[in-house]
Amino acid sequence: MRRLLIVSNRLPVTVDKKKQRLQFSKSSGGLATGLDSFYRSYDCRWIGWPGIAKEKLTEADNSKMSDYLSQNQCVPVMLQSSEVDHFYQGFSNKTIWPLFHYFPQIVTYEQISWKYYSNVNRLFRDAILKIYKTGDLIWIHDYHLMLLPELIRDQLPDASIGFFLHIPFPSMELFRLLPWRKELLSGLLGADLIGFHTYEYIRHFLDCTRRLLGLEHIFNRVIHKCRLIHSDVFPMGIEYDRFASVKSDPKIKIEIDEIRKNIGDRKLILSVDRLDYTKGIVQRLEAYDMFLDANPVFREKVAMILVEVPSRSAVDSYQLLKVKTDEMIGRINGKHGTLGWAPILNLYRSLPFHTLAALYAASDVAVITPLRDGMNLVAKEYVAAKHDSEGVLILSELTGAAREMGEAIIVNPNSIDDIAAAIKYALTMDKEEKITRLKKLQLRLRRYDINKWAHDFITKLTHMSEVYDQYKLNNFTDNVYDNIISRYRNSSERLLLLDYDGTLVPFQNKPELAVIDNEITRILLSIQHNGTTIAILSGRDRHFLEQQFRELNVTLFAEHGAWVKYPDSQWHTFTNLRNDWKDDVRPILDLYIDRTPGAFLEEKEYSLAWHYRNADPELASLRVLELKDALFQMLSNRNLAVMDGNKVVEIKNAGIGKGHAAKAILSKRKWDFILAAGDDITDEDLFSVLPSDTYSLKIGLRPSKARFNLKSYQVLRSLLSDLQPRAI
Ligand code: GDG
Repeated sequence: MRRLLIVSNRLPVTVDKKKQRLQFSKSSGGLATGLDSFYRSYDCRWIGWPGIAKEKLTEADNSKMSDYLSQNQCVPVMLQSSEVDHFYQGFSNKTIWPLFHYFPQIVTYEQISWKYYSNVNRLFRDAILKIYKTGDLIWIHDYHLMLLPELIRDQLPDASIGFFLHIPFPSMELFRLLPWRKELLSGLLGADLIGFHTYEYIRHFLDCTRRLLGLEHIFNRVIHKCRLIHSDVFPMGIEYDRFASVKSDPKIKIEIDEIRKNIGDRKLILSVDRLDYTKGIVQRLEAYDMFLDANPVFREKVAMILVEVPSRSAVDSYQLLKVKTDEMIGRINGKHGTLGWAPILNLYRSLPFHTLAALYAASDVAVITPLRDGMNLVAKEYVAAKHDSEGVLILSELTGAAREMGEAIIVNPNSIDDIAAAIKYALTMDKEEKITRLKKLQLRLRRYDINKWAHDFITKLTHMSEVYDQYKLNNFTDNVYDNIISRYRNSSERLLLLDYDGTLVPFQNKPELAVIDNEITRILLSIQHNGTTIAILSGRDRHFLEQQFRELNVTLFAEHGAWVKYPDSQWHTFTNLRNDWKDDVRPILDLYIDRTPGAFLEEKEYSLAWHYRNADPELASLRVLELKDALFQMLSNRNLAVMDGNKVVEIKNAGIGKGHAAKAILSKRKWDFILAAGDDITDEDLFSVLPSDTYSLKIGLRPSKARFNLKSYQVLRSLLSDLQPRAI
């Protein structure tokens, strides 16, 4: 079994120092507790911050802490208070957290916090690099460490890296507000597998990578820096059995009895959250107030226990929220309460597990109405704790949990009326309905518990590296590379068929900037001097190609083979080619240029090309469909073809293509070595006419008729360079 390195901001163990003595306790929170049993069952190391500032520890403390942590398979990343301030309270909790939860009005954008965020991510990288062994799986958690996958990838190109985001991924409209948006995306794309709680978050993420980085996605996969990155949904579960069996724990049973005794025969409504503005506590209290106003018969017949778990209290917006909820609780209790009854009992503290479990088991209704929540585990825990009793869950539609928990009463958390009506409905729901709803929910939660969630993620991550390995194995291995070179050296009639853009030179935003460079010219010259025939097959016009290859004496096929120029001869074309259609087609293309900012027209002698590389990808993909539709109708009875290229739609004479062009040169001689390379859809035409022993090379990791995929044009360059005659 491969070793697993779990990386999260906090370790599952918290270190504290009181009266000069170190104390160790279990960290609270879903991830730490949930993965507890999972990580003990694996050969695991957990890397994270132990919760105490570096400067508070003496040397003796450090050594004691290290011993304790290493016994618990934990590796500390030590942070100074200034780092905690800027990285954790600052960038993580004042920038990413509010933005990703759709609170742009309270987001701060501070360069200094960003610097700290980047630096702390580097500290995490260094800690990982220190213990990493080949074959380890690395699983990084959450928004504090979004740069980490790429930072590790830069140092360990072959590592298996997974990332899971526990909070929502916001829509492009929100995400684009971040000045560091590209860096964060690129950071995440260092991973092989990126997990989210829901499809909606994946959709937002892929939309952002597409619009901000120009990366297309197919089946939730993108290719970035020559690597395949997969995104998938893993809705986080809970320790189902632990919550389902709460009633059999005597300690919890006593607490349940105690709670019920204090509440009497009143119905108990439970609300549990970290005190966080995303959790919708203010709206929930307003709804409860409205419910009491509208339903006087329930006065003294219900009680709400409002658990507010202190959280991030050093951040201003959290302090303000505390003041606000205190004021509301006082007002509601003052307005509706009687001498013997307070409508709200407020607990502002973190509760031990058995008290929380007892509250779940004892309450009749749970109201969980966040304004946004990545998942929300409390909702799941409540349902599990109702294993053998009744209860009703009211759940916000803006939580990830709502996607899987349709049998709850689903409400819009911004609608006070909705929540108030749901409270009434829940309190009056008949037993049968309650049980039917609960059973369905429980079945699902039991099946997909936290262990299954973690195993699924790890299995997929392991599988990803296998998929990637296969890619490399079936394709361009070192062996193939060496074979090409040795066969080349042992042949005498050698032919190279090479595409230009994306194959010999990289793409540029403007086609005229993609000019040939000295390095490739020198390599091709030396190959040519060695007696090898070189043909360039490009969609470019003949003047451009002639200019680029003026120092070489190669065969040039321009406009996908509409024109050909053999060495030492003139350009010629097929006599039946026509271009009198261009005046009819040009206005349509112009119309679509006006309607698609960034698109532009390239006019060649026998074709017209509509480029959309610089247009908004979403809009462009829509326009491409519309444009092709319009063109097909117009060109139906002309001898013209519409061809898809790399971010370009081209209209040309039918029958012209790189395959047709290649045949002309293939038949000229009996070649004993042929190598063909291209990156584009138009090169597929070429690959399909080649003899089977040709080394056909597709640049990029896309499906192709070529025999081998090369990661990038640079790999081809180094191969061509190695084909040069060796210096004696
Ligand atoms: C983030 C995302 C996502 C709470 N109070 C006490 C206590 N808890 C435990 C609960 C639960 C966990 O903490 C809270 O998890 P949530 O999911 O409800 O919310 P966040 O803390 O905001 O978590 C969230 C989650 O990550 C996982 O991906 O679902 O959307 O925001 O397990 O039981 N535990 C104890 N005492 C408390 O007072 N013992």
